[in-house]
Amino acid sequence: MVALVAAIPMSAQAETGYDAWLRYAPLPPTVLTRVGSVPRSVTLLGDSPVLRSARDEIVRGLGSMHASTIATGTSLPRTSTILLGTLDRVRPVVPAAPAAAELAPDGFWLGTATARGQAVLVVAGRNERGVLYGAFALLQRIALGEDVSRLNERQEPAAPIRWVNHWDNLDGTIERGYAGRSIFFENGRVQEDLSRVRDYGRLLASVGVNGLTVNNVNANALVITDGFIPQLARIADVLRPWGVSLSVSIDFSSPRRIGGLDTFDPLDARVAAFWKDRVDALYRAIPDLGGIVLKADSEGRLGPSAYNRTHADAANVIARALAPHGGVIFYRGFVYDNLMDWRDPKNDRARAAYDNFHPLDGKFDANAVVQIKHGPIDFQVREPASPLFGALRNTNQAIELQITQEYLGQQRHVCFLVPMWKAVLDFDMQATSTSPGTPVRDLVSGRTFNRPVGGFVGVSNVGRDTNWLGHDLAMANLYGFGRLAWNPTTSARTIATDWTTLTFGHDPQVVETVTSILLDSWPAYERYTGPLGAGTLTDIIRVHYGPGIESSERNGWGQWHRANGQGIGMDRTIATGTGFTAQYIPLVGAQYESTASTPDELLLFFHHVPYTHVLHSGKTVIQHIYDSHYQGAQEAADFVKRWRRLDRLIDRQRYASVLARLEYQAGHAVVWRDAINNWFLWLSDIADANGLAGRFPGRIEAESMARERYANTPVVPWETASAGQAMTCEPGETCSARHRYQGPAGTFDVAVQFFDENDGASRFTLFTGDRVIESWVADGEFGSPSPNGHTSTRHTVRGVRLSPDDELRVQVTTDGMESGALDYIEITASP
Ligand code: GCW
Repeated sequence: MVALVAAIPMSAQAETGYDAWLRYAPLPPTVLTRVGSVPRSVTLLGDSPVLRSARDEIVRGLGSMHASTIATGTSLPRTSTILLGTLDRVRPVVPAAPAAAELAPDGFWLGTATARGQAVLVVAGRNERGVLYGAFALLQRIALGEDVSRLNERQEPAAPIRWVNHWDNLDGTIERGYAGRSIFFENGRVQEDLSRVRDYGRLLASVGVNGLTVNNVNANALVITDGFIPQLARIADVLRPWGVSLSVSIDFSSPRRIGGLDTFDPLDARVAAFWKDRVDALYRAIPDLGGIVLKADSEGRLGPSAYNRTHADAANVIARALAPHGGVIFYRGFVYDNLMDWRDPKNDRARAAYDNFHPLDGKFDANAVVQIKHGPIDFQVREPASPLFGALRNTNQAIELQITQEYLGQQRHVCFLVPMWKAVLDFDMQATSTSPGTPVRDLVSGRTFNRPVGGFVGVSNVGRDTNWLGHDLAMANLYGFGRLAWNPTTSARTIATDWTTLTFGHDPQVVETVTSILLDSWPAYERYTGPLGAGTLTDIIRVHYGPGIESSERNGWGQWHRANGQGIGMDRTIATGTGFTAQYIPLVGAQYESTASTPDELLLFFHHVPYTHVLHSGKTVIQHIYDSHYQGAQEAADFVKRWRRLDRLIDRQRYASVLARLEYQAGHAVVWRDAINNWFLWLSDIADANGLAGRFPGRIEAESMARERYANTPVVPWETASAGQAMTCEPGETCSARHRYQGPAGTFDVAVQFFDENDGASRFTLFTGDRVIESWVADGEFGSPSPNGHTSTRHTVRGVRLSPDDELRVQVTTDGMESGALDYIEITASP
């Protein structure tokens, strides 16, 4: 049977970002030539939902890229064709194909061959998922303009576990989600319309992700009740055709909360029976459930410590319920005491994961996996690799990477995370003396110690924003996670270039510019937030976004940088500190034990040093702090300039939305720069040798302007407002601040620094005399109702003509409870 399917003209659709890297834009003739001839028909051997997804994807992708129709069939036609099927089915027809046993599960073979006298392009999988991944791989090659006329290539994943986690709550909110509400839940239920979930499953499959945990690790016990399980099953049904298996996060106290027991002691037989009953119920509804994720004894979550039991006891009681079904339990290694005594210099949160889990090595069942965050603290801008990776030899492990940019700019800042992840994945833990090297990527995949299961977990938190993650460029992180989980040796540049080409097309200037912005973005973010390993220096108590340097000190959360008048850094050495360096294999630990051998970028993670300590770079620590903040903020400003050169080379919608975010980022980088530099100037009492920090020519503080109804307010923390103060306006009022310009006549940029709180949408207007120059609404959602480092926002009005004695006036009409707070204006020459 041959059916003709019309190609969907993707190019006619608006570029909203929804299609992400799967746009399948029609290929320009030069690219088509490079690709070579591709059959215009697909023959599918076998039939199943996953196989049909593979076939339909080729019809859709090829049809769109080649602007032609693709025929489909189920037996070899008399013309050349793309032959799709599992190796078992393909090999009798194409003897050149490898035997199934030669490939790992989910692996595939792409080859060109002859079958019954016809040229065939073969996409053959070790299993059905492998066929699907092969189909996506073929389409990606074509979309990238690679020659597919001669292929003979095997691909297999680095690890069996390539999962995403979602921190979605059943009410539709997402913990640490920055792109709208949940695509899965609303109002305590699974949503009726799951089309977003279906399309998300497709994106995941296209980069080889094979599992999805749907709810927050801070789990609601109700997810595994009889009333809820059928709803979960609906999600599983939608993901199944994409080879993505569902899993759930559970509450460890469920036996007591929903099971009618008076205990959740993992060694109590009634508790074991409860878990068996619930797991069996899950598998009845979702036969291919991936497993269960558990956060216990962490950040207020109940766990085995309530009964003096171990994490292994807790994991195993659930592992045993899962084992008959082939399910896996992921036990999170993110266990620490957030009530720790900060006065004790020996206390150290970084030690927690190892201290908790290393003694239990070998005590976990074969289907339990310890899921370890990539660094020992919590997704900071720079951390060393967690020593726990090298310490579990008889226990399965997986690395947890965070795609959602919780501490890294929350998708309002561009921050391409692949280079950061690779720094950890490539780090040699030297865990064995025999093998040449034991990079983290081989430890987590199970390769080093021959573990049966292991791999990669990415906390994704996509939301209902059309472009999934809020920032179009943030999608490079979701894509990059999948690419690395499949093959962690892929270079960051390759991933960035491929993603850019697929997302924005083949124009060389676009590819070069976007790729380089991506590659420069994490270093820039590190420079203007927290360099030298001191942590992100953000408000760690609540929002985790803007600067909040002291929030990490003098409390139990343990993210201390220990800055004082003389110096900064956490002493984690064996000799004089917390002894954290002893958690590494001695060769590795020795490197971190002395300042001489610790790399500059991690110096303050391992050592407390005076501000005058000289780095390997030859600079003092304090001068490095000042300089890096100026450099990083300048780089953020340059991203805007670089992006602007792509005007008209990218569709309007994505061009404009990325530009708006980059401009915002450049403004917020200045907030970071000034907050941190001012704070260290004050604390260290050491001037910036370059005379930049603390001096702001062209800046006019709101409190020094003539004002109507605006009132002075101290800002907390002080370093997040220029001169520690802002002007605020009462709700319902219109307030204004005026400045008489006295400089030379000319054209200037006027930056208005204001606070965009989340409890209203106030209107700001800039006037010269009575003339409105520009008006805008402060409707951002930066997680705070107060003037501070999260809400401080810069709006730059360009090309303002000014003559001496002109009056500049900022006026705000407040909305809701927002205070319309104003920090300063800054006048600079227009470039
Ligand atoms: O980084 C912290 C986050 C919490 C999160 C926790 C975890 C889901 O701030 O929001 O809780 O990590 O990973 O469990």
